[in-house]
Amino acid sequence: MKFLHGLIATSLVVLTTSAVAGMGGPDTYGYTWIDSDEAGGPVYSWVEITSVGTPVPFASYVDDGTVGPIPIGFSFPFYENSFNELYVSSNGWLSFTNGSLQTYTNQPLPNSGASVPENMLAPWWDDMVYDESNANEAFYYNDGSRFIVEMYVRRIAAFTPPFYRFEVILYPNGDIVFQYHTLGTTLNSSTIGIQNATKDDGLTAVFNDSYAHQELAILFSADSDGDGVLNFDDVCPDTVLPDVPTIGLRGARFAAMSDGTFDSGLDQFAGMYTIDDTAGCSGTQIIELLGLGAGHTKFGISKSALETFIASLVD
Ligand SMILES: [Ca+2]
Ligand SMILES: [Ca+2]
Ligand SMILES: [Ca+2]
Ligand SMILES: [Ca+2]
Repeated sequence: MKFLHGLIATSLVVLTTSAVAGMGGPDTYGYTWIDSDEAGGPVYSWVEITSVGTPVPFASYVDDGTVGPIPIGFSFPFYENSFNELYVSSNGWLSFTNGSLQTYTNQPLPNSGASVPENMLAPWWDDMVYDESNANEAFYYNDGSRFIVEMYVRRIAAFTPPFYRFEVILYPNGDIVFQYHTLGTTLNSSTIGIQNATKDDGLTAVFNDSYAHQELAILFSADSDGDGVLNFDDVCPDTVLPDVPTIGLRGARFAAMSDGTFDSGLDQFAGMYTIDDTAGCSGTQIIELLGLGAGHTKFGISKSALETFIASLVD
């Protein structure tokens, strides 16, 4: 956490939840979710790993069972922590830490119930069954840029296809994508959501309601303002890019561009700093935070003010 957190902690991001349930949040930490039916949502793009993935080590028939740990292949940031491995339940959920619970009774999230796992991802939490006699399968794979778990399972006491083929994709920046390739006929009995380590923060995209459909993607992201800096590291919420100096960018002055780099009126300074260096703060926000004079707004934040701000950030 950077020192300025306390200063701006009161200006929380507030997004309106759509009447159409295709997006939601933020939760307390700052995760939001949005699906592929919404403008600005993720694009559904199924990643098939059945030919390249490693089998999730389920026995040939598992009604309520959890296996792991399975290596992610990188350090995945999730709420306040980071994880290198996870567990997979036959009941359509994953946990970064819990390999002992087997819970099939889906709940809305967050949920502090003793039977509900912490550090949970629930792509399709319901009473599912992994049954190889019904051609069920599950794989995991790190393709070098992301980690994927694919599951093909059936519901309890439902032996006739279509079954449920879905996947979880984890990105090193903390983004989580759930994708739905094939769904069975029961659509209103599952939970889709996430929850944190202390089971008091999380998101429910749907609980026991008809919502998901085939070829749907859902993105859970903790970069609520979309400036490329994860909330965990972002001192400034609600960043709007680009900065627009009201008169024009002068030499030895900076303005943040749409791609998160700071441009300058002098070529030799352009690209010298990025919004990562400013912990997710635009020039406009730094000017406001530091109470700088109007010249910065007119001509871009000065090089010395920008560098003073960066130097004041402590990890
Ligand atoms: Ca089950
Ligand atoms: Ca259920
Ligand atoms: Ca951000
Ligand atoms: Ca920001």
